[in-house]
Amino acid sequence: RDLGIVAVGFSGGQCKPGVDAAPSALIESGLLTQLREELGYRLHGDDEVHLYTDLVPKEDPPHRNMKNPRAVSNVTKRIAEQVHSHAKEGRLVLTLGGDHSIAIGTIAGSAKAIKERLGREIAVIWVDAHADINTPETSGSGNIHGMPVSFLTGLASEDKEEFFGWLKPDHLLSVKKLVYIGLRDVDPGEKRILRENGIKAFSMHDIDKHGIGRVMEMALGHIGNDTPIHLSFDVDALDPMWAPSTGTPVRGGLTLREGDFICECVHETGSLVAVDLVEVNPTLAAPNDVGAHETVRAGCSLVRCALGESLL
Ligand code: DIR
Ligand code: MN
Ligand code: MN
Ligand code: MN
Repeated sequence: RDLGIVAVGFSGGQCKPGVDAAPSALIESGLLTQLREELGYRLHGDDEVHLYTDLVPKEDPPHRNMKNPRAVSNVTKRIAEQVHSHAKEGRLVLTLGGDHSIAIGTIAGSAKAIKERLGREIAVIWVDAHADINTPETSGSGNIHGMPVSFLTGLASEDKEEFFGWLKPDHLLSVKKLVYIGLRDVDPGEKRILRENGIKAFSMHDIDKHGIGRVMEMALGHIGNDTPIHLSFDVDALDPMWAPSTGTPVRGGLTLREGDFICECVHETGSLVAVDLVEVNPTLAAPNDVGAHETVRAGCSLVRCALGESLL
């Protein structure tokens, strides 16, 4: 099977440097070689990690409370084009981030390609400690990595090209086709948005209550059979015990096996069209670099599971 690779060293959706170093760290630890040699994928594109420095303006003052709005808009627009060009060829697309703002690009790109190629709407499984559905107005931080879902669902929008105005109806996702797994740190404004829009969300409480097996049955049941699935996996969904090197760790998260299991279940559907792995930050490893190594290792494991490693 053909796999498009997009390696995105971009950190402008939040304030901590270092998440831009993740794609190189994941690749240096052997991820792409494993996908090629052990899982048998034919890889396309990108041995190079894109830093998109040419798309980051010198002056980028806040707009509607968003930090680095032009940079994030420019970079995600380019990512959408890259993902779209792979997906329109029928390739599965793997994007290695970068902070979670890049999902504005990856999901826009796959939504458009799948609409054009199959005439179908995609579903998104968003695995994260956070809901990332703040609008610029509800956000307390102004960090765009806390807002991608609001732009992708049209709950937030802008006409101006330089502030995500390039997002057109074909790029968008229906709130009915969105499912969250792993939530445990959701802002009050986000809770209201989830409630008012009837968005399906499985929190850590739901996982404790039903078990991850039942939660995956319910999550996939909500999406329905045979719907193309984009999996967007924020490594902070995992408990910091497994993935400490990330910008906003929250205790009480998924075990590595629960994370891998989610990815395996999505793979088993046969409907996976794209995977994002985001928010690995190998530079946040104090007091030693064991944490960084472990986080990179966990990230690689999640990706391999999503791509079928566990099949016997
Ligand atoms: C918070 C944190 N909800 C915000 N979001 C994070 O800044 O909007 N997302 N950390 O990954
Ligand atoms: Mn390239
Ligand atoms: Mn996230
Ligand atoms: Mn998160």
